[in-house]
Amino acid sequence: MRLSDDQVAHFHDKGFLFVPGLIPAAEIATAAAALPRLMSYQRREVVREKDKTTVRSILNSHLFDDMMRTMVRHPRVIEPAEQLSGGPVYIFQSIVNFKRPFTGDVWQWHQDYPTYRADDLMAEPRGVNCLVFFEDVSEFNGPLMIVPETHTLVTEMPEIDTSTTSYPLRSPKAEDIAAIIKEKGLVAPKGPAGSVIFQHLNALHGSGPNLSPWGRTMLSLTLSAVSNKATGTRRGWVVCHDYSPVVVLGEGCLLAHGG
Ligand SMILES: O=C(O)CCC(=O)C(=O)O
Repeated sequence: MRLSDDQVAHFHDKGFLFVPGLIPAAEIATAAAALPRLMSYQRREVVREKDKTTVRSILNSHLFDDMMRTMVRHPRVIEPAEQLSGGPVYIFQSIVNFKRPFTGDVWQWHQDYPTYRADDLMAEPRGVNCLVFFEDVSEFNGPLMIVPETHTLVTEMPEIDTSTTSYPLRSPKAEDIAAIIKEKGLVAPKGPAGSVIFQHLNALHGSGPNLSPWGRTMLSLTLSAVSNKATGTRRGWVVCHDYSPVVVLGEGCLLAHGG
């Protein structure tokens, strides 16, 4: 599936592109039926919220779950990502972020690339983070917020914050990003399950808590151009070290996966 020239230009100008309803409803519903199974895994890849019970995230489940193995090769995700990255891509990391009803916690403001550069030795921010909505996203359930035009922003390397949430993250100090947010504003793409945000690896983003009774499960699939290797040594269950190009599956590929 190819993006239009206008869509590609929007990504390069703004640092993100939102495509509502990109994956057909029947397909994403089939995939979402597997979410209870994903949450039931008892593995080190499962990150829980600070309450130590609620599932917050699952790292790289495409390596051990059949539905996810298909999801990360979906043509409506990979082909646009290849177009935006200028060629074939490899899977650097996948994280399913559940943001469960009432208990889903925040993601502090951050850019992904400073971590990839410092901790993973990724040469350049040449890739795309694909955020696939498994559930409808509204203003109520903690939508992802993006600061437009921050994909070229270079901030001081933030320290790792291990206290705000259960997931350690390099997050710039609020005073360092206040001016840029006031200047550029914020967007919070909302839409039905199956919608996809293509986000530049350096775009500043974050999300609030989920105080609603509706889950907000979203896949964060980080793809990098194959020529842009990340040769660091973060453990294999946190980031992947297989630089082979993603083999794209056919249209409707998710329909084969029941819950
Ligand atoms: O799920 C979210 O709200 C944030 C995810 C995120 O920040 C990321 O994948 O880098």
